[in-house]
Amino acid sequence: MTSPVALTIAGSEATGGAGAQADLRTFQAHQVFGAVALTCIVSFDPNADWGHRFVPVEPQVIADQLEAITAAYDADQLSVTKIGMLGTPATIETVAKVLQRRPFGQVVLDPVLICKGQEPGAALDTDTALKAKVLPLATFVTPNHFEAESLSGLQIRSVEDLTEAARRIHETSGAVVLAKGGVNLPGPDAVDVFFDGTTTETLSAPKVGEVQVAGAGCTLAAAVAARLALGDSPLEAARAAKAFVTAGIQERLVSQAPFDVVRQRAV
Ligand code: PXL
Repeated sequence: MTSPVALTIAGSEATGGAGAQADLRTFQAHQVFGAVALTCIVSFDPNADWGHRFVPVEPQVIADQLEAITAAYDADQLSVTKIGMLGTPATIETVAKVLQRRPFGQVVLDPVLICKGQEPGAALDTDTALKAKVLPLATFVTPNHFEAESLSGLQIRSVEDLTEAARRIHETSGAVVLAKGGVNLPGPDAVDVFFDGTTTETLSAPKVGEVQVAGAGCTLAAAVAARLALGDSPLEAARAAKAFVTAGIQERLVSQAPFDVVRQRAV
């Protein structure tokens, strides 16, 4: 029996809040079978303000994982790939090369530039490589407020700004854009803007508090990927993913780390 397989190319975040762990739980919640190519291992350091200890996976080992996955599932069965944290220019190079080698169908890119709590600009060479090499291969991109500013070059202070940023990112990448305002825009609602080149849709849900939760971005992009794998259109997938992540934030898991964690429940 064949069923859709979704692939995530992402990092491990040991506590399970973000990264590949959140992606796999999200795929499973949608009854979509998940495969993982692990790019890096992040272990927060509880003795150093929960800073990120980051270990990249060897490029050859990333290529090996992708070789195994693409040999096991053909492009019809594995038609949706989600990309999360890549972490280094060498990883970006490796992943971009593999993506160019065969049809990968729909590629949902969560353009993780920095993680919550990290300093902006910590890894400029990585950000530059991501924009140059992976963004052009994406068919759907889910930037958060910070990433949307970086990718569009705009300052984003309102939903109108976010909409303009989504349009610019679409123009430069050709991808469907779901730009996320989250708690970074003022007002009672968490607003995201969908733009696919013709349709602009504002997706809105009441904010659940004013503090970010871990794993929301990973979960949203993974839910988009799962819905696409099940046959949704990009707009249907965006709407369903927004509802999924909003429910997950409402049911958050309490953590001793600085951020509570999105929970993924079966849909
Ligand atoms: O939330 C972004 C993110 C993605 N992937 C991994 C992470 C983080 C943030 O900590 O560790 C592996």
